[in-house]
Amino acid sequence: MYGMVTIERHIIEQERDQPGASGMLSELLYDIALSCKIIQREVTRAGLIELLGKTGDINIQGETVAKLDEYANDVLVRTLSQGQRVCLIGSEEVDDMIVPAESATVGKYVVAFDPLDGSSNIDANVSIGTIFSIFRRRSPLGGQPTREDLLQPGNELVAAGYVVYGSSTMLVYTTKGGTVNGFTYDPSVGEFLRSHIAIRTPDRGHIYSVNEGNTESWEPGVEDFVKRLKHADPDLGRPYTSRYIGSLVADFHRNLLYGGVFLYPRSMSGGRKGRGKLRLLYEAMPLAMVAVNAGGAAHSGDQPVLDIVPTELHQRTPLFIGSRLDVEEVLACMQAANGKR
Ligand code: AFP
Repeated sequence: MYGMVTIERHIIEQERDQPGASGMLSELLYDIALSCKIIQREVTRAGLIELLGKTGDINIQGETVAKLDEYANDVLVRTLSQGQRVCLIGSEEVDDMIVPAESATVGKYVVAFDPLDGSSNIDANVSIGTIFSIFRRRSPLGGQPTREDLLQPGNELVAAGYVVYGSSTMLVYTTKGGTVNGFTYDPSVGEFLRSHIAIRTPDRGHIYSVNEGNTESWEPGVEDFVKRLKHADPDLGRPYTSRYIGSLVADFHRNLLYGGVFLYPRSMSGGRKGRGKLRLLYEAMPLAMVAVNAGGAAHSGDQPVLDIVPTELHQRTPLFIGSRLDVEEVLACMQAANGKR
């Protein structure tokens, strides 16, 4: 049974603990929560109001845009633009950065988001989500924002989180140096109510999540790691269980609560040769902040995800994220394989 702490009250309580806070970040978080309430309403009605299917457009990632993606993107851009708190927006659905005319000179924050992650699952009613990153503006107030405001490393994030639209809708977020808290949407009162306080992820999990169809193109060491997980070892709780939805936010959320590791390695062949698939600013970085603040880890194979300084808006990265000891083990396997080459 949940206490009756709404997300709004939780945000205000957190703000009280920050002497000197202007309240703008709290208002911004609340704007994001409001946008996600609107998005979740459409997600649950999508089949009835003909929001399923494709718009026919192709987005910056070369993927066909689903109608709900476009809708979710519009809701977030509109809400954040009207709020006067954000000087710059980056969206996975939009080629270039968005400068909200209303608040470009006065907004103290920068937001990047994937409005609807896992969109290829929409038409089958599989869980999908919204993921967001919040940075403080770097350029001086009063002027126009710059690309550098958006191209900041994860260590500079002031807050990040996600909403999963699943059997229930849940918002999870964390702030710099803070705990990770979860709020379940109660449709009868129209509020996100605090349901998970100070989430900690187990040091070692028992689930692995990876698209095994790509095994032949994985970078060296990843297959060795997955083989280890399948090998019976009662002391380590092995064999692990395999779970892969194909919606990062849903796979990540389950592993965060139960313990486990999500892998999306660099591809060694095909069109993505030498690159990962997931987007740094909209997917990997915000989830890395949540994972780390919950006691887990997130790595690209080369460096901790939160240390990567983005050079492009739609930059992709390999991602190994989840329970700390599992992430450490996959990195050790990759290192050993590279040493052998
Ligand atoms: P879509 O938004 O196009 O469905 O992509 C989802 C995603 O970015 C991420 O949510 C999944 O974890 C990942 O791609 C799945 O990728 P594969 O289909 O290659 O396994």
